[in-house]
Amino acid sequence: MKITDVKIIVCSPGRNFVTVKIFTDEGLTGVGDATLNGREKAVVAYLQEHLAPLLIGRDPSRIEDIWQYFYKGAYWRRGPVTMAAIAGIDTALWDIKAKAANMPLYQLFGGASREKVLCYTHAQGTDIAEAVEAVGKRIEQGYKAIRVQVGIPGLPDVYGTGKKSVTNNAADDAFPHEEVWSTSKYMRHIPKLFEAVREAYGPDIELLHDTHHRLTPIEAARLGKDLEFARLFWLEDTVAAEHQEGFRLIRKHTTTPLAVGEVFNTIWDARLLIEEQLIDYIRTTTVHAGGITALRRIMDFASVYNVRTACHGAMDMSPICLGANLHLDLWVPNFGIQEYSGYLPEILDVFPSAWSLSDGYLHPGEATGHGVDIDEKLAEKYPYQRAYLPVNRLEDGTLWHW
Ligand code: GCO
Ligand code: MG
Repeated sequence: MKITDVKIIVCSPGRNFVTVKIFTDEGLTGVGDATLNGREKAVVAYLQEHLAPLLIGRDPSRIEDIWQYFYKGAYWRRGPVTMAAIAGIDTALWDIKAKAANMPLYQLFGGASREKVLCYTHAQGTDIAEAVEAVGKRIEQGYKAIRVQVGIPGLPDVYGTGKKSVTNNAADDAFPHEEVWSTSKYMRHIPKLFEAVREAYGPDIELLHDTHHRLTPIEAARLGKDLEFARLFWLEDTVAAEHQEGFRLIRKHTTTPLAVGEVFNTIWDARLLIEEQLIDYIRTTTVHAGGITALRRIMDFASVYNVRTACHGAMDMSPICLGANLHLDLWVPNFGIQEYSGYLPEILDVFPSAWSLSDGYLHPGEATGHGVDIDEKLAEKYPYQRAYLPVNRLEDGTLWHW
């Protein structure tokens, strides 16, 4: 089999997506997600100018060699743009390989280790009452695990807590939205949120919380301790994780489980965290960690150290990325949980998917390949729109982590 063409499809059915579609001389095609929220066009250029031309004429079954060729061959390794571009190609190639084998992708990894994939979804409110009500709705919908976020008194808006968070990259103007942050206001308020949620719904429902990299290690240690009563499933992205050693301090002080890694793009970003068991869940996902080939390696490495998997699955990971993740989730022995924030209906129309959700669990389905496609005609109706994630500033104007 030979690769005959590579298309890079950009569409915006409510938010921007970059999709790689690979064509072969035997008529089989495969698709992969290459979306990098807020920097989409950089990945498009990387793919179009540098990678796609080098694929023509290659044997699509040589996935490992193609991955190494683009990773090692470039000399310039790692980085979100490079790794999202490689991921788009790698995912499309695995799709082709599984279609050629006439099997759902998880069979190629070694088959299913479980019947279904536990997921967590999001509930948020501008205040505690609203957030508690939102959790109740998610429980009614059958979810077993829920990430809860809330607005903070004294801060006008906080990412992931209001209506904006449904399509959180849809900027109304040409500039990113600017939010205001105060760690002390936040730290005082969050324990009250989880007191209220536990009081309303009891101990059984799994609860998660995302701090979005905004704390220092000692602040994270304090928050972890303050939340121990709530027995969270995890506390996510407490600190900016470039300084991996910072987690040693957090770990010394709290038994609240820790999750990190949605912005990591290689195994190297998580090596120390995993080796020293400074985290409980690794959040790397197919599209941002270099595709299935690379994510599988991270998952296996994590299994040696009792770290469980928890692929990032917000709405800016296209349904193709979710589909690919779900095949890994169904197989991976050290599976933890899969994030699922749901999709706008128009996104699901553009990406017909074999995966399904039932009673708080996902399943990748039994279609051959990874089971997700793109309707190119429909995608054309939703042209790219420049959009940014917000930025975050302290009350005095200092630009802050988020
Ligand atoms: C999550 C994330 C998202 C990200 C978004 C960035 O845990 O789901 O933190 O909300 O911010 O995916 O593009
Ligand atoms: Mg997160």
